[in-house]
Amino acid sequence: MSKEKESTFKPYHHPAGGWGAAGATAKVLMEQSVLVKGSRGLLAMNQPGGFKCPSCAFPDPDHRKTLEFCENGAKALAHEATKARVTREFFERHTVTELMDKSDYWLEMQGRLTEPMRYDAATDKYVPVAWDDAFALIGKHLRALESPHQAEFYTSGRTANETAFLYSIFVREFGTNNFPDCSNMCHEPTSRGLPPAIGVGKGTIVMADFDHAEAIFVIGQNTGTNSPRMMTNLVEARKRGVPVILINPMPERALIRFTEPQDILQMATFGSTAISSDFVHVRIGGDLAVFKGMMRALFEAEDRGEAVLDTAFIAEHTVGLEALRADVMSVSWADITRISGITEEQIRHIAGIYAKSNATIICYGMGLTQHQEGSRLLQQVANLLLLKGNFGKPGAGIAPIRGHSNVQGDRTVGIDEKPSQDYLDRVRDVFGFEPPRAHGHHVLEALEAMEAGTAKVFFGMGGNFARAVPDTARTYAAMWRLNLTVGVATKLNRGHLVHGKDALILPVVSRSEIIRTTAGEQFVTIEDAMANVTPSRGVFEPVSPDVRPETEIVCRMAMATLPESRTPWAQYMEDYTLIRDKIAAIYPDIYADFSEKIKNPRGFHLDIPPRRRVWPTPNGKANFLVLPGLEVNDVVADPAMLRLATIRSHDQYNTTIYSNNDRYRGVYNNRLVIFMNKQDREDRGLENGAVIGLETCSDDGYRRYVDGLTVIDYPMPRGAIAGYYPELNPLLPLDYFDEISGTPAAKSIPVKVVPSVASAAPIRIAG
Ligand SMILES: Nc1nc2c(c(=O)[nH]1)N[C@H]1C(S)=C(S)[C@@H](COP(=O)(O)OP(=O)(O)OC[C@H]3O[C@@H](n4cnc5c(=O)[nH]c(N)nc54)[C@H](O)[C@@H]3O)O[C@H]1N2
Ligand SMILES: Nc1nc2c(c(=O)[nH]1)N[C@H]1C(S)=C(S)[C@@H](COP(=O)(O)OP(=O)(O)OC[C@H]3O[C@@H](n4cnc5c(=O)[nH]c(N)nc54)[C@H](O)[C@@H]3O)O[C@H]1N2
Ligand SMILES: [Mo]
Repeated sequence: MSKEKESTFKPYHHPAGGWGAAGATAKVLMEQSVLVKGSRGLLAMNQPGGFKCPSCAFPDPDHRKTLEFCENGAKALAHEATKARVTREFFERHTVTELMDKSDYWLEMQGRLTEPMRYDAATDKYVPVAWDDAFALIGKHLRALESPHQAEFYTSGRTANETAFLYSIFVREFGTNNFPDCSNMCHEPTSRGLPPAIGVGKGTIVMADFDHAEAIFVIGQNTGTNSPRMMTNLVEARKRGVPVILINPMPERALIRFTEPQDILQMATFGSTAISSDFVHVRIGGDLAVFKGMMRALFEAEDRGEAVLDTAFIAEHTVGLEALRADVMSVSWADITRISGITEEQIRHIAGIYAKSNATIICYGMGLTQHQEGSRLLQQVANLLLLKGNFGKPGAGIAPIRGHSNVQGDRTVGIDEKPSQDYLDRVRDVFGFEPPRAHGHHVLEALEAMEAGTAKVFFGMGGNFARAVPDTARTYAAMWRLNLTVGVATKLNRGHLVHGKDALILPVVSRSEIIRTTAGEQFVTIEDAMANVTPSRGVFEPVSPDVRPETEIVCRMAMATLPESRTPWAQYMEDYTLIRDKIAAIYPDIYADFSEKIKNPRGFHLDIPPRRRVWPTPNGKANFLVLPGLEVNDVVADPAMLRLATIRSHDQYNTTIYSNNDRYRGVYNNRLVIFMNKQDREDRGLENGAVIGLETCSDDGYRRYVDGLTVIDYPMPRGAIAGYYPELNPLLPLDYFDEISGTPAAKSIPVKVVPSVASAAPIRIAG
């Protein structure tokens, strides 16, 4: 936290977006000293011939504007294009121990990494290393392992298709399926929960569906901050009179009222659009009860003789209706309202809107995935949609709003710790080596292996693993014992400081920069959250002559590790068309003629069978699946317990902190805040603005505690509190996760208020 600036809480009463967003865009470009360069970059962002925004995975519209970016995309670009540099002199000035004391914000603000560095234990500093020596060191460590399963190969979702594909091939040729992926902490419940229901683990809508929807639900997703370009779709829908139903424990500002920053008229007249027609102020983890209440209302209407279900669709395409009906009718309205915190009347009201709509889209984010039953909760979303045939018709479908810009693509091209045998056969046939058949590690299994000492090497293709994962103290301790840690990155982050005995930081060419090889300029491809594959070409000169394209790093690591390999790594490194041809060979169903199709600057759409009412499930049908009861998290008997959701502020990108402000929630110069219902605060004898500690309710022998947190009154449901990730990750236990997907339940941590022993600066509560 910046010491000079006073920490303040001042509720934001303006509509979100608008001049606030326009001002924030200009400010961040100036702060990073890139007003001219950044503005030039913004003109090329998400435009044909340009590069894909490095921020979120929301697709480009079908009808483009000359400017197609949002405030937070501009922040991501400004921080990538920044003038600030982390040089060898920087590392000479600071030991790693000193850097550990700096905040995540401070580390981010130091700027772009410029050359490869190697950890030197004698001085506790990172020192320059030649690229060849860096690869030789990786090769030496990997070849020295007793088993390839002692290495963990992490991917963060910014990695492009070409890189991710080659990386998945290299790791399998090396001999393991250990692919912990950021997706394991994110939309894995989508990838694992939806296939048994509808046959694909992806969303089923395309952009045009927003134009045909008759109702839109936005559940557990903070659109105005985390995928701001979707606000345009919501604004347009509202202008057409389409109901938008917000289900969230927080009244997220942008979803209540929004001014389009690119709508000149609205901006000039200070106009705005009311986004949500209905705000369902659900308890944390109360969504299952809301869904069951809605389904119950539908079944009851049907019993009264109203034709609300799509019975023809159900008969032709689905299995399991009767079991679902029995389950839904077995829960009482009393329990539904008690657990959701929502009145029967409001649930019946939104069920009525849903029943009337002939085409409904349900969008969701981390508020649904990050619970102990995240995967099965999503199956209930699918149930709700199936009851009215909301697949395979215009304006309808399920819309997981993905996070990282290529997190969906990475999965599609092979970053998968549980690959199918069929896929592995194709790898064998196309590449001529026998890939490992046993399942590998996801994030939590990788951490377990590190803690047990069986994992020895951690390779991070992007991201900030140490900071993004749960149980910070345990995680750091485990990672410090590794033999080698490697961070492939654009920016210095804490993950590079939580290092093994040997450690490397390998700096890369960023999304907005030009990739040049001996075969000329190369481009990469990205798959967005609606399965559109588009090319991405950087426009800036690379930040330094000593940064390398990520794809080159994979190829040279492969050559240094597998000298006998028959895979033509040296060729792939130069000509990315050769890589795309292999992607086409491994995935002929969706990627046939990839190199040809990608010549269209707008890219192409990957087939999603449920859009055609084809269900790639084992029985060839869409399946209603039952999740008994109303709870999605273990019930904790302790009456003092509060459910903590760890969320993002408006000024962060995951572990990257752009500033200590959260404009729409009214918080300035402080990230250590806890949003709490006034009554819950008073029950605990606390003042508004009191400094507290939080402790996790757990009985596994670990004490998990974060101190120096400031309580602020906020319209939260009773028993629900929220605070920022990653600062609160020490409270999230490693073994608190969704069994099906392995996703940590980061939105529902059971915690208790405990007295603070720290002396955090108090917050000023402004009127
Ligand atoms: N600017 C910016 N953009 C981003 C990111 C970023 O950090 N910054 N991160 C990217 C990534 S990787 C991802 S995955 C996405 C994340 O985007 P979101 O899914 O929006 O992520 P969060 O901010 O973690 O939380 C989402 C919402 O869940 C709500 N919530 C919490 N608990 C519950 C619950 O029990 N039920 C319901 N219904 N809601 C609940 C919270 O109040 C919050 O509004 O955004 C991506 N885009
Ligand atoms: N408690 C809690 N924990 C969570 C979450 C939560 O809501 N609550 N959310 C989870 C989610 S949804 C996610 S996706 C994960 C995120 O986990 P990660 O994806 O691991 O984390 P990021 O913060 O996105 O990674 C940021 C780093 O990526 C590097 N980077 C940026 N651009 C590039 C690039 O172009 N190439 C390369 N090689 N590196 C680059 C920079 O060095 C930067 O410091 O966190 C998860 N953890
Ligand atoms: Mo994510």
